[in-house]
Amino acid sequence: MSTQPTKTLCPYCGVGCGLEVSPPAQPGKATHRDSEGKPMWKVQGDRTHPSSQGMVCVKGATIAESLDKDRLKYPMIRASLDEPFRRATWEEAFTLIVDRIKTVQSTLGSDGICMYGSGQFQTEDYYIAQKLMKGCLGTNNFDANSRLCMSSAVAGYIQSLGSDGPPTCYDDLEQTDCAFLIGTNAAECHPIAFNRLRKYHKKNKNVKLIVVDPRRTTTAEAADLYLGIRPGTDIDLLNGIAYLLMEWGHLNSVFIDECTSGFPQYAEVIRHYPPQIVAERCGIRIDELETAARYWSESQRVLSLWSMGMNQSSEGTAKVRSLINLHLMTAQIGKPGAGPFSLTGQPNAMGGREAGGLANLLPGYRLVKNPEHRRDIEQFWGLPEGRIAPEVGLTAWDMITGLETGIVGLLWVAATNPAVSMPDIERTKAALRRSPFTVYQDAYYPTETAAYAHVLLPAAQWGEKTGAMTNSERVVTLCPAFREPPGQAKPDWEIFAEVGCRLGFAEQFPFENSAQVYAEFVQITRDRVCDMTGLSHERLAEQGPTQWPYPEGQPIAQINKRLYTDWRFPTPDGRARFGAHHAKGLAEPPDPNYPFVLTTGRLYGHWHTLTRTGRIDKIVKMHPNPFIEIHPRDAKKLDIVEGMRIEVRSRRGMARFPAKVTQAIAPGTVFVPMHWGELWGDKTEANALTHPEACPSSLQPELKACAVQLIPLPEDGTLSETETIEQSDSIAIAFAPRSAIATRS
Ligand SMILES: Nc1nc2c(c(=O)[nH]1)N[C@H]1C(S)=C(S)[C@@H](COP(=O)(O)OP(=O)(O)OC[C@H]3O[C@@H](n4cnc5c(=O)[nH]c(N)nc54)[C@H](O)[C@@H]3O)O[C@H]1N2
Ligand SMILES: Nc1nc2c(c(=O)[nH]1)N[C@H]1C(S)=C(S)[C@@H](COP(=O)(O)OP(=O)(O)OC[C@H]3O[C@@H](n4cnc5c(=O)[nH]c(N)nc54)[C@H](O)[C@@H]3O)O[C@H]1N2
Ligand code: SF4
Ligand SMILES: [Mo]
Repeated sequence: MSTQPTKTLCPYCGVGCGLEVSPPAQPGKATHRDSEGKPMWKVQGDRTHPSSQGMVCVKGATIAESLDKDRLKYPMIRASLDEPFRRATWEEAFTLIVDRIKTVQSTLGSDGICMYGSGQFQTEDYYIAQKLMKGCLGTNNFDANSRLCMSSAVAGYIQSLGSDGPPTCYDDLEQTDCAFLIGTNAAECHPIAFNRLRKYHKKNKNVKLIVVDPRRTTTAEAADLYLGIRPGTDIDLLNGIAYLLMEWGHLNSVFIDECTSGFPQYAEVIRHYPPQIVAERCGIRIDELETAARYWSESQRVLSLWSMGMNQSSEGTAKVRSLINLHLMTAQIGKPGAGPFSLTGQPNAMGGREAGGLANLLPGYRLVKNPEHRRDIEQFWGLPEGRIAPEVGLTAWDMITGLETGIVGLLWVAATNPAVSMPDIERTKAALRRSPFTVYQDAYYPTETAAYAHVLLPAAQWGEKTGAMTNSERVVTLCPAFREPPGQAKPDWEIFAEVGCRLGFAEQFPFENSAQVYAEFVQITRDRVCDMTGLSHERLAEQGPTQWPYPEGQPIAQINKRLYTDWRFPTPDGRARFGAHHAKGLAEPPDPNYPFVLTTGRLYGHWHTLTRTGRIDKIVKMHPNPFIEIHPRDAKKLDIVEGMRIEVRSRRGMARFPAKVTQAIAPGTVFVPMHWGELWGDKTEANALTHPEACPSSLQPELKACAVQLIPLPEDGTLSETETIEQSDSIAIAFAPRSAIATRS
């Protein structure tokens, strides 16, 4: 399609690096080819992109190699999951879906219909999905994989600061005196943002870098102070730092008095976190804790960065709020080099939040529970008052349990692979098998979730549709189509809009292209924290990536890169709120039978469920297989040596991995990567082991910790059930029960 280089955004992580993509053949140049010799698009960093300044990591650099492999090209249909798919026309697929929606509406009501989407949608896809589900159908049952990812950050920001939205920007990485990284392996998962920090840190010897993670990750290697805390003890640590700041008098009382509320209740909580108790619970030394607090107290500007080690927790929102508390007590917010900064996982999870893409949200950073917000949106969409349901819709995990109980009659999954990425995967799969009707809209085939679909819809992916994406620092980049979608694949928003029209809502979906969709969407952000009424596809094409807030008429030179620089917050009284939270610990702590804590996460080269990176030679060579990390001390106790196959069991399931014996993991904790689903390995699913217990506030599941036992396998085969051993015989529990350590008031 395009014969010129196209400036766009990397479709992987939330760093949001700018890419320049050139066609395989260009006049006067040799044709660019992949490892098999096939012509391939050429990708390089875009030097003009403000967020990445020309840098890319291995994922961005190799993206083109996945574009033509194993693509889903045509709609496919089958009457039941036991039958093979047959190719169908779009007409047939649309007719079937619309009929089923009407049937479910007449039997279960609109709330029997669910859509599960993704931070890999473009903003236009997200927006049209909200209009269809929450507006036209009147059900809030739209949730996204961001429920498993950013929802604790969203809830934390809203509760503490009055609105969602990271208040910081990447320039802060190069202006801070102290970077506090907690629950984030940014070196592997947000490599280009981390590179900016690492370079600056190397050059400026007085700048401090603290990393808090039960694994000594590549990120931790760069730290001045590494705190290898026990999984789930973040709130203890954060409150312990607060205790010391209080004791040393390092508070900003003017800021606390004039710009915040709730400090007395918070002060009452933190007095229960003296250093000896905290150090013991976290499994660190008192002097390490004191050093962390000292770095906080001595630095003019403290920037904290976090991701899944905080969010994916049964107290995720409380963790986020406890971190924000430290910023509030020291006034480390709304100024260069300071503030709480959630590193967003997916390329457009931020755009999804702007468009209201979670079961509790409405477009423009609005809330389902707020009657005024519902009215705003109903009016804007030209729908009768009361159409938007007042209750929060089903979240990702509610959809799974809804299939179990029969309240879900139709599940529509798009741009996510829940048969790998959901917790408790055997239970998830059993629920998916019971689904009366599942539509699965993806770019690739096969993926694990396709096995549970009645209808497959081929989606145009990155580079094949034009739309906007917002990265972690609120920079919006236009991602233009530069090639034709394969076969009959269509952009997600077009599919949703077509179904809407066929259901009788043609008036709500008059769009001829995605620029028109975006033009409507930005209007709904007027006067909100995420005001981007000044943006349009044309404007983004002209002036390049642009950060919000960007109200209409905003001169680009006067963009304020940070939120809350006037220390006024979007709460009713204009004050930020302290959250007073005691640590609760893990939902499933280890016990004599399941004495290890399993944590899960990512590797530098791979992306999630391998649909793209599993098909890229260079990356497969980099990370050929999954493994389990175990500390030498634990390995010794269980007679485990490097490379030995280990069966890992939790209360829910089992998986097998070769052992990687390493000091990089805390004793008592083991780690497996999340990437390998059923199609890519035999019994290598991390989520066979995990549980769905979630944070009561954000409803984000605790994918970062569950209790497991480890059984070294005989070389020739597998264990029989009877060989299960009483783990308590062979290994002491590394975690003392909480009550043994201290009593709570
Ligand atoms: N290479 C690569 N990069 C990616 C992705 C990918 O698939 N591959 N995915 C993107 C997405 S969607 C996301 S959400 C991000 C995730 O980015 P990260 O959150 O950085 O990645 P994870 O490996 O999931 O987890 C981060 C760390 O949390 C630690 N952790 C576990 N439990 C605890 C705890 O109780 N407390 C603390 N403090 N830490 C804990 C783990 O040891 C791990 O090192 O990455 C994005 N970038
Ligand atoms: N144990 C464990 N589990 C986890 C996590 C963990 O740390 N540990 N992390 C959780 C987190 S943070 C996340 S974000 C999830 C990620 O989990 P998933 O969302 O399930 O992972 P992906 O492999 O990114 O799936 C995206 C799918 O969208 C398809 N796709 C790509 N572009 C498009 C498009 O434009 N349109 C459509 N329709 N499809 C497209 C891809 O082919 C792929 O199948 O996993 C969660 N699960
Ligand atoms: S850091 Fe993230 S956005 Fe940048 S190139 Fe790598 S995967 Fe893409
Ligand atoms: Mo994520």
